[in-house]
Amino acid sequence: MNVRIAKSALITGITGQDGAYLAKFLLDKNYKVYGTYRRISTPNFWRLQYLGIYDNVTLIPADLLDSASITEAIKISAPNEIYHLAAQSFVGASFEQPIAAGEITGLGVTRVLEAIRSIDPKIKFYQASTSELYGDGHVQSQSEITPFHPSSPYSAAKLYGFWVTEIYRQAYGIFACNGILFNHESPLRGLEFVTRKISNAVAKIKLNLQKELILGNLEAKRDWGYAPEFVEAMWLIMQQDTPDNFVIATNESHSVREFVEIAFSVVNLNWQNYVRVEKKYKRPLDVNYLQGDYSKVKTKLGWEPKIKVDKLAEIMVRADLKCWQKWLKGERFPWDAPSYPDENRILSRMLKIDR
Ligand code: NDP
Ligand code: GDR
Repeated sequence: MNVRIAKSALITGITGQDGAYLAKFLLDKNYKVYGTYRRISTPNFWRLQYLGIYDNVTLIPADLLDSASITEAIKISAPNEIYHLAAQSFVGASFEQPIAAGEITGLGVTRVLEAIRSIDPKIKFYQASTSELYGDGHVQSQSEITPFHPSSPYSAAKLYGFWVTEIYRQAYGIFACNGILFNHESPLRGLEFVTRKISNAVAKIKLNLQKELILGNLEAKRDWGYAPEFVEAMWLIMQQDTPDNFVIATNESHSVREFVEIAFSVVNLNWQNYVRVEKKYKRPLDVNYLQGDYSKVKTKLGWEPKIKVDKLAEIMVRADLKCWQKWLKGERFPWDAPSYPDENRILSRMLKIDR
């Protein structure tokens, strides 16, 4: 009898957007899924609950600042594959906490790779690299051969992570890959990121729960894809015979202004009646234009995105609308928005800069 042994995976950052979708994807592929989480004062498993998989994953406490906890997580789970998704991922916050960005988002990668090297160098490793590495490169579209030019403490830390992944591949023969993912969004996106900030506000404005939406740089352009599709690409990258780097994108670029317009049109409202720009939401240094080129992953792995920006904005607005409608009826369910602090109540270095 031919018994197929299921693979196992360890996901760092399983409580985040990608971690939750990837966990679901791997469970559907019959993986044994382990995930690391941080011990914080209030449990943060709402995304796993939202997707109905909380009971199907094994959780291990680990912090990227603590090498011993990472080593322990790898020993306990003994995975075939590690998807290193944990990071302080909000670019704006990396201007407020630049040292933490380096420690967590940069050095954290080496802590995981060192643990792999010493425990079992045969474990495959995926690094969550990013289109932010390119910065404002002034090229029409960015591929695996486009030079990097990071523009934030976050992307400088990710640049380090990118290269240390390359170095461990070359020096120790570890199957270490970089997925260079362009922005990908979903109803599980954190509320501080612009697409979800917009979809949540549109839903609340439609239901008379909010009056206006205050944003920063409306002209910034991003290549926005759909997170559940992007996690499939992560898995495909890890199934190759040889480790490599791949750009994952949609090959389209749209401005924040366009996203706003589409999102408001989903509920038949004119965005100009509700949106205001305030300087305080602009970053000290921003990336103004990103558009990926996913030719390599299409040719080599057969991956292509199906959801583009119009559909993405519609999915997100409809999901937030549904949640707020349930909330108005008194239903309580795993969801982040009601407990998220109003940005006006946050005083930070970022939000005080007057430029
Ligand atoms: P999220 O911000 O949603 O999730 C980040 C995860 O990292 C959370 O589980 C968070 O835990 C965890 N984390 C943060 N700090 C630490 C720490 N010190 N120790 C352990 N865990 C920590 O990000 P996404 O899911 O959107 O992104 C996943 C990865 O992909 C990130 O590395 C991000 O930088 C990268 N990326 C994302 C893109 C995107 O568009 N989404 C594009 C390109 C790259 P907690 O829940 O406790 O905060
Ligand atoms: P990004 O995502 O920085 O691209 O990083 P974000 O959604 O935060 O910003 C996108 C663009 O929108 C502009 N913007 C605003 N952004 C936020 N957050 N809030 C606002 O009010 C606002 N107004 C305008 C920003 O200036 C920016 O130009 C995301 C993260 O997931 C990273 O971890 C990941 O690496 C990259 O995507 C690819």
